[in-house]
Amino acid sequence: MNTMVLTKTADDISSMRVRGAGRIARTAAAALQEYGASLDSKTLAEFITEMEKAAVILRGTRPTAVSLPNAIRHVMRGVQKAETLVEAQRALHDCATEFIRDSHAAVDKIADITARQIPDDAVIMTHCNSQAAIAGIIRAHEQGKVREVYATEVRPRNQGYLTIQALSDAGISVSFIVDSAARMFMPKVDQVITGTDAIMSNGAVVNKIGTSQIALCAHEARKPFIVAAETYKFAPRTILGERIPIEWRSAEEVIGSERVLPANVTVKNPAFDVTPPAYVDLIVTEIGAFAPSYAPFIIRDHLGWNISEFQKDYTYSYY
Ligand code: RI2
Repeated sequence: MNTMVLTKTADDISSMRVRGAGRIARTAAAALQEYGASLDSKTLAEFITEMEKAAVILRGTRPTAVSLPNAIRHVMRGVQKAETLVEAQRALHDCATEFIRDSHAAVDKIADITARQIPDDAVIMTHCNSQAAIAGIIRAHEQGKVREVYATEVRPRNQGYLTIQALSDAGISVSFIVDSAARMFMPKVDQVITGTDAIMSNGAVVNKIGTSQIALCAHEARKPFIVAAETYKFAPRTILGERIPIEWRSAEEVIGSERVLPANVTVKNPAFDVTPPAYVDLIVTEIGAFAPSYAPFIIRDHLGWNISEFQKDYTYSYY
């Protein structure tokens, strides 16, 4: 039994050494696959019990990225339906392989569809470091359609440095700005394109803190706000009214470990915020581009969440 893969993966995700909703999901799927292959379970019940414990450990690492529980559910669904130990072991391996393969393919398809939304000679703003959003911008650049990208710094973890490196490596002209300068430069921008950590059934978008302010500025300036989102980022249980937990992270991320704050000063460090659907113009997925109002139909018709799904009881939380 290789519990090391579980503890290392859990630590990598919770510490953000592995970050980005898509990467988190693929990493968790691979860890479950590797852990399952290391188990020397003698019975099906024993195997399922160990795998569900592993799922709970990984699920608790980043509470907001819905891609994580959705990936775990995708990997585990075959295990729970298996009738023999060998069938469960094979289902785990195959479902994990399928999720990782389909996740990479989804980002590539989203790049194509996002690039189609980008006009010639476009100036784009993006926030945080989203593989899906950056893939679309780079795909449009390869088609000669991108003049410049405004990329934000993304306090406090500064994921913006990852974004400017990726865009620069692709040969794109980048203007690097602090988060609070977004409204000042919005008039120069044609579109805003971001990624997401979760999409609620009403089309609200959960993404890196600061996204909702940028969406508000885009709305004020009448600039399209586009979200690049693999369908495994839609949150089925928000149909039941469940809320997406917003992860709050440490004060040290904001002020460092040396600074001592004056008395009565508390650091508040939410890692995500929620952009209402009214400020989202388009959600680009691997199955097409939709208005936010279409979110419940993607959950029902593409992810297969009908009433009977919600009535099933799973031993680990998922959306
Ligand atoms: P992809 C990231 O969260 C950002 O919020 C980013 O927009 C989102 O995940 C989606 O990223 P964090 O892990 O899946 O940096 O598109 O906290 O790469």
